[in-house]
Amino acid sequence: MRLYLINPSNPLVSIVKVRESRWNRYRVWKPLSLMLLAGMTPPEWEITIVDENLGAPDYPGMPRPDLVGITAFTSQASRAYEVAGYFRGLGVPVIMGGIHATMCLDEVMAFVDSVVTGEAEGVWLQVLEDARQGSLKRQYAGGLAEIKDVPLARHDLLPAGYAFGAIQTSRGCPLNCTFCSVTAFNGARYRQRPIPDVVREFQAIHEKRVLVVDDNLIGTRTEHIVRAKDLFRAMTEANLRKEWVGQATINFADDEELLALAAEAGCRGVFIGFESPAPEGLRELGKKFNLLKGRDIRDSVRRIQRHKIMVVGSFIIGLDVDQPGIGERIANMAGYYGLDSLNALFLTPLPGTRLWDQMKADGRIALNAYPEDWKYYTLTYPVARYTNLSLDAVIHEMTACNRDFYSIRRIARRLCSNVWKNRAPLVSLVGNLSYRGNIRVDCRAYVDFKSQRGDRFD
Ligand code: B12
Ligand code: SF4
Repeated sequence: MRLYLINPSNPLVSIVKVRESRWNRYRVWKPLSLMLLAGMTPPEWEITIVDENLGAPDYPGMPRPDLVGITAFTSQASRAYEVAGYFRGLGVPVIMGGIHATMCLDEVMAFVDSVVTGEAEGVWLQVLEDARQGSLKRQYAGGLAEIKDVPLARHDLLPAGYAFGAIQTSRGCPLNCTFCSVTAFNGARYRQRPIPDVVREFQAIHEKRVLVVDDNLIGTRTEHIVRAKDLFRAMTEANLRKEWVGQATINFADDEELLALAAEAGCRGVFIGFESPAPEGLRELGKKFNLLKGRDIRDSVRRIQRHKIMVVGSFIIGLDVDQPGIGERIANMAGYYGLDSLNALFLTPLPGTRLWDQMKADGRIALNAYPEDWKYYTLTYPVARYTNLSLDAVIHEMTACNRDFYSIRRIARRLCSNVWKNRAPLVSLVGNLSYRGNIRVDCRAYVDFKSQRGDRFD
């Protein structure tokens, strides 16, 4: 039995853009969901993982599969349906899973033979058995998996050439920010994989650098932090020799022992969602966590960086509280915090989030001709009407923010500081140049976008 597991490309974010800026090579990440499905698949299946981000596959030249599994974030949905249509045209059954299939079940059902909602660990073997017998059901409800049942992913199946390997050590987030799908999809309970499994899986990854995809690597409660420390100790003891980056909330900075253990275990960078420079913005987004204990964020960032861990911060533009000038304000705040990189994104209503419900009820979603419009749900295009910022204004704010934070002057200053503190200056430089290079690409993309979709914002 032959199984294709496919990660569809989005021409607005994938290899097309990699060609425009060579630094983007460092931004093509492995599709862990498919590697995990492969890890659960019995040996009688011959598996091929196709990551369309690596280049256009020659499907007609490939042997006919017995089953096709497609994953998709919302931004990949339109391409996912094209791929599904191609294989269904050949009479091959197609099953889709992942966040978009879960949040937009009715839509997805119209394009594929079968859908897995939620986490797939509990149902995947049944899916394969049903497919073998030619009796796939229309829907399988995976729900939340037993975290100890998460298998080791097949790190051997993708070709070399990715800058980073990928691993997951925990699932779920209790914080339920209004714009984020994680709590709705993976649940509010923070679930951690057994430490020996994580260490074994790290050992199976051949890349030197690894992305730990957890939404919050350390968790929020004391027992989560204790486990994170145990994990980092076990990683150090196993002498993994990996350098890795992960995502965490700002409480990462609150525990010196945690930071020291993370750094010793190979942590070189952390993505943190700061989201808004204004307390009222954080309240609007439900990100009250960042306001707790009267936190001094600049000091927190410094404490992390002292362990030679870089801090990449993300902010959102388009909040109800945002006024003209917000782009520059964010760039200044990110500079003041001392961030190594800044990732500014448009406020985007993703299906299944509280923000989606609110904006839909208010009739504020401008790009709603689905599935075609899903390709713009990359958070790098405005898709909604913003309270105080017109389409032109919100794009202007985004561009102003990036031009300011990634000006040569500011990059040079950050580089000097990184050299001075011996904190991975080369990595910081590559990251900053990659963002800077994309400003021009983005400006061109906005021109096309406005000519194709601008009238929807009137
Ligand atoms: C790593 C990651 C990335 C990587 C992607 C790597 C890759 N190629 O997969 C990068 C950094 C590139 C990325 C980019 C983006 N991401 Co992202 N990302 C994540 C993150 C943190 C982890 C994903 C992951 O690997 N999870 C681990 C795997 C094992 O879980 P999983 O994918 O859910 O798979 C399980 C099930 O869903 C199911 N399943 C999945 N696929 C399939 C397929 C079949 C056939 C079956 C049966 C089952 C199945 O089985 C798996 C095992 O249970 C998630 C958050 C999260 N918790 O998932 C956000 C997340 C997926 N990203 C999100 C977003 C918004 C984006 C961006 C649009 C914007 C951005 N800048 O972040 C871009 C879009 C990229 C694009 N190509 O269009 C949203 C998606 C929401 C949505 N409705 O689409 C998420 C949920 C975060 C959030 N805050 O809401 N992301
Ligand atoms: S944005 Fe981060 S903290 Fe907020 S719900 Fe999503 S994963 Fe949790």
